[in-house]
Amino acid sequence: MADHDVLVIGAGFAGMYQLHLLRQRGFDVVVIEAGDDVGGTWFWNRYPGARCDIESIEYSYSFDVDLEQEWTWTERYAAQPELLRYARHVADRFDLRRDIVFGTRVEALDWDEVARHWTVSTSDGTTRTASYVVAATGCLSVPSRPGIVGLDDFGGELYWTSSWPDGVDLAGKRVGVIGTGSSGLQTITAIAPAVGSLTVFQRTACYAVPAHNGPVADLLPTVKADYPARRAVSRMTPSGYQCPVETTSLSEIPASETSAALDKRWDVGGLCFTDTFDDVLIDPAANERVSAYVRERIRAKVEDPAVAEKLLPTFPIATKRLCVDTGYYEVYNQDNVTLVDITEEPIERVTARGIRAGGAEHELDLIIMATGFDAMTGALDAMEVRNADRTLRAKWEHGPRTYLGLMSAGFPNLFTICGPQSPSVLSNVITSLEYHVVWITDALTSLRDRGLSRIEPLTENEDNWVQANNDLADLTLMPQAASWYMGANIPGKQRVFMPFVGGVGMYKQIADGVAAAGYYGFELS
Ligand code: N01
Repeated sequence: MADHDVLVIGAGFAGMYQLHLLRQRGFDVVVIEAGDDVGGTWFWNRYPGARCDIESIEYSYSFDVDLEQEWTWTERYAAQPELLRYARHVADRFDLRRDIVFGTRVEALDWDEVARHWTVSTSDGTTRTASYVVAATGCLSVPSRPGIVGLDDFGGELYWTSSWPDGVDLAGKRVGVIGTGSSGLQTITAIAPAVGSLTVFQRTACYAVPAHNGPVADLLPTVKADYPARRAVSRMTPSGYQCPVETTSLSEIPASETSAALDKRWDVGGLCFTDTFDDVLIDPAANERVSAYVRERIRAKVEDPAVAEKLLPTFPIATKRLCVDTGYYEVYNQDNVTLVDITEEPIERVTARGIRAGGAEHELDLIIMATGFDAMTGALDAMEVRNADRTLRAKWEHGPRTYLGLMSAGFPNLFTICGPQSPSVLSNVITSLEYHVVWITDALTSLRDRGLSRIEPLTENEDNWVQANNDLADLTLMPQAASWYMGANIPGKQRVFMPFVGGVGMYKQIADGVAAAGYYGFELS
C-alpha cells in the first residue's frame, strides 16, 4: 500500500487544480513544491514589469463558477503581483496548503513494478511512495544559465529574472541586461525610467507587438455574464483563447486591403496580431508580409535609424514566441540607453567591473540575466526518473517521446501536465492545463472504478504520436527558427520541435476520443 494515491510535483496553476480535483474525487494526494508558496511561474518570476501576455479574462481558471464570478481582474494583462495574489487566493479558497509540502524539491522517482508504485525522493532527505505521480513541473521553470565567461568575477550585483529577489534597488545604477525575449523586454521597459544607464546586450532581435494594456473593468460584466459559453468556445480554438478580430487568411485578402487588415490587428494588439491570420505560420509569403509590417513599425518608433536597424528581426514572425510590449522600442530613444548587438560585438567575458564586448568594456553596477529556460523537458530532466535500469533522461536524449504529451512508454503511472507534444506553450496554458487535469483525473477515476492500478502507453501509439507531431510541425514554418520550442537555446540539446502545433481544439478532440475509446493506445491492468 503506497503512502499516497497520487503525488503531484509542483504547486503552480496546474498542481493546485490537480490537487483540488483529485481531492474532490476522493483520492489521497500530496503536492511537493520547491518554492515557499504556491504560484509556480508567478511565484518565481518577480522581475520588474513581469506580466502575462494572455488576457486576464482568458488566463484564469474556469473550473469554479463562483471563483470566476467573484474574482475581479484589474488589468487587461495581469501583472505578476496580481497573478500571485490570485494563486494565493485559490490556495486559501480551496484549502490547498494543508496538502502541499513547500520548500522541498523532488530529486528522484523510482518505479517499483511489483508494488506498482513510485518511490519519490526529495531534497529534505525523505522518501514517499505514491501509486501515481503527476509532474506539474511547468514548461518554463528551469532557467538556462549560459556559460558566459567570468560571471562569477563580477564585482557588482547579478540577478536572474527567473528568480528575482525582493528589494532590488535600481535607482541611478548602471545596469546591463543580457537577453531580449519576453522577460528581457518587460524588464528593460520597466526599469529604463529608473536606472542611471541601461546597456542591452542583444543576440537576436525579437518581434514585439503592442499590448494596449489598460483597465479591464468595463469588459468584465459582459464577460462574466457569458463566461461558460465563452470558455467552451475557447477550448475549441487553436490557441485556447479568443480574439476580438475574426481569423482569416492573409493571402485571401486583396492586396489593397492588407495594410488595413494589419492595422486593425495592430490596434487590437497582443498575440491576436498573428493568431488571427491562419496562414502566417504556413505560407512564407504571408509570413513575410506580416514580418515586414512589424519591421516598418519598429523603424517608425526608433529615432536613430542605425539603432532601429539592429532591432529588426529577420526570422519568420511567430516562429519564436511573439513578445507583447508596453513601450519597448521607445526605450531606445532615451539618451541613457545603449544597444549592443552581440552578433557584431560578441561578449568576450564578464569582468569585475562590467561586460567586455567587441573589445570595449561596459562598466556596470548591476547585471540582469534574462536568458530564458531549458523549456519543456528541463524540469523532467532535472530529476532522476528511473524504471529499473532505464531513465527518462536517457530515453529522451534525442528528443522527448510521449503519447499525447501525457505519458511516456516505459514509465507507467507517471503523467505530465502540459508535457512535450501537447499544445502547452503554444496555447493559453490555463486552458491546456485544465484540460490535462480533468483528463488525468478521469483516467485515474476510471482505473479505480474498474479495480485497475497501472496505465502505460503502448510504444507503437507513442511512436505514431511523435511522428504525427513532427510531421505537423514540418508543415509549418515553426522549425525554421532557432527557438526554445526547438531546444535551440540550450547547447547540446537535441533540436526537435517540442509542442503540438495542431492546436487546442484539435488536441482536445483527439484526447477525448482516446479516453472515450477506453484509453485507446494505453495498456491498462
Ligand atoms: O526567454 P527567451 P524569456 N548570450 O528564451 C538570449 C514566457 N514568458 O524568459 O534568442 C546572450 O525567450 C536569447 O537570445 P536568442 C514566454 O513564453 C512570458 O524571455 O537565443 N544572449 C533571448 O534573447 C517566453 O517566450 C512572459 O538568440 C542569450 C533571451 O536571452 C518564454 O517565457 C514573460 C544567451 C532569452 O529569451 C521565455 O521568455 C516572460 C547568451 N548566452 C516569459 N542565451 C509573458 O507572459 C540566451 N540569450 C509576457
